[in-house]
Amino acid sequence: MSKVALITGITGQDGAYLAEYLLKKGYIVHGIKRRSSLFNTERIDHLYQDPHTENRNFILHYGDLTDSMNLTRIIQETQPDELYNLGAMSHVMVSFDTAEYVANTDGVGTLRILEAVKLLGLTQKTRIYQASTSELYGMVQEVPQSEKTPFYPRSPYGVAKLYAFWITKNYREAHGMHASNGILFNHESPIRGETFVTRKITRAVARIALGMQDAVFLGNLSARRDWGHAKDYVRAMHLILQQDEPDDYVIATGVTTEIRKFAWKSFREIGINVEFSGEAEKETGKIRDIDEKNFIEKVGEEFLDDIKVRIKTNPDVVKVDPSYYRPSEVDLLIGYPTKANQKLGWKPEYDLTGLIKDMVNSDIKLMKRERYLKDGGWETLNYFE
Ligand code: NAP
Ligand code: G4F
Repeated sequence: MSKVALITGITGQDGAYLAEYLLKKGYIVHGIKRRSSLFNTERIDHLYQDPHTENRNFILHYGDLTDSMNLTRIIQETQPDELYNLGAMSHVMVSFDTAEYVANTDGVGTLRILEAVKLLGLTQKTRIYQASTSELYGMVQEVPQSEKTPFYPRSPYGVAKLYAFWITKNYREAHGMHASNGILFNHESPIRGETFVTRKITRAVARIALGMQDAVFLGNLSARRDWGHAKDYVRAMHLILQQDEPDDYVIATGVTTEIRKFAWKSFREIGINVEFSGEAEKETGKIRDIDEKNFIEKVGEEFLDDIKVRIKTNPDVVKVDPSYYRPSEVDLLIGYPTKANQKLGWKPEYDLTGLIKDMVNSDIKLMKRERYLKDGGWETLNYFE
């Protein structure tokens, strides 16, 4: 018989990849989505099945992590074997402005899920994955960070997730639940939200190459992150719930990179060489030269002349805007994923170069579509199909 999974945050980056992964494995997948005034299901539209489909294996439910009764009812109706709690307000900077909401959703929301499973008598049936985060390490107490490194969160998001981490561990110890934390370091993809720094950069690289934008404004260019591909990380989530015993695992690549270097590599992917100079707010990234063959191959010959003119007049493509600086920053994250490597047999398939290639190339396609739709109307759409 097919296993049943319930995913909160199904409309997000990880929810979409995880749903696709579990469906391929033969699961029946239920997802909780929030009601929104516009469609918010773009990442999972390719999985949608209308309610009249026979033997439907992908089913969406309206819900919210702030609504206990709604969560309890959905868990009762779906009786999941595996519950992945991925729903959260996941933007660190935004959490400084919405701290109470984040405590409620990301922190107490996790408690609501655990308590519902306990109340419904599902503690022996339902295994729970909690989307924990490297933001718990914040002002890092050790380099690299492992499951044994003490936590020191630096944002309302990090603090809310700290509560979620400990309440998950507590329900495991107090009530014998199969509840595990995946302490995931940053993971990105072509469907990453546009305001996280990686996607903001790869999207801007595409728009600058296509003449749709002059420059990208960023905050702290010196912060370092351990970036992996979301496709690799959802495999780890699944593996964590397949273990006989619940536990907590660091999921990371073990490599850390500055934001500045991520930007440099992203431009480089399409043949644009950028050089950084200046300090703090005065720092800029300027186009130094272009590898024309690479640019033509990745972007298209028709866009080359424009960018060549630009280099002569205004070569600044990266600028600093201090309004993106965080009230308290996490300067360095680098994970030590040996436990996951050894116990789960998990290894990432993508390295940073592969991740950037995937993101930049996808954004070039998307932005071309946007540009042509804006300029030329519907008939040009075929050009991309
Ligand atoms: P994401 O793209 O921002 O997706 C978050 C999901 O949560 C969306 O589906 C969102 O719905 C939903 N959500 C937000 N508020 C909710 C609420 N009140 N009730 C129910 N659902 C709500 O995040 P992600 O990158 O996929 O990350 C998935 C999880 O892993 C999150 O918990 C995040 O904090 C955690 N995490 C992420 C990373 C990373 O690098 N990506 C690393 C460590 C941990 P809408 O679509 O309606 O907004
Ligand atoms: O891309 P970010 O916004 O991701 P951040 O803050 O590391 O959080 C992400 O990863 C966490 C795991 O460690 C998740 F738990 C969390 O949900 C989220 O997915 O920022 C990365 C770094 C920061 O140091 C930030 O200060 O990039 C720096 N940065 C520089 N300029 C910027 C910008 N960040 C954003 N979002 N936008 C900028 O313009």
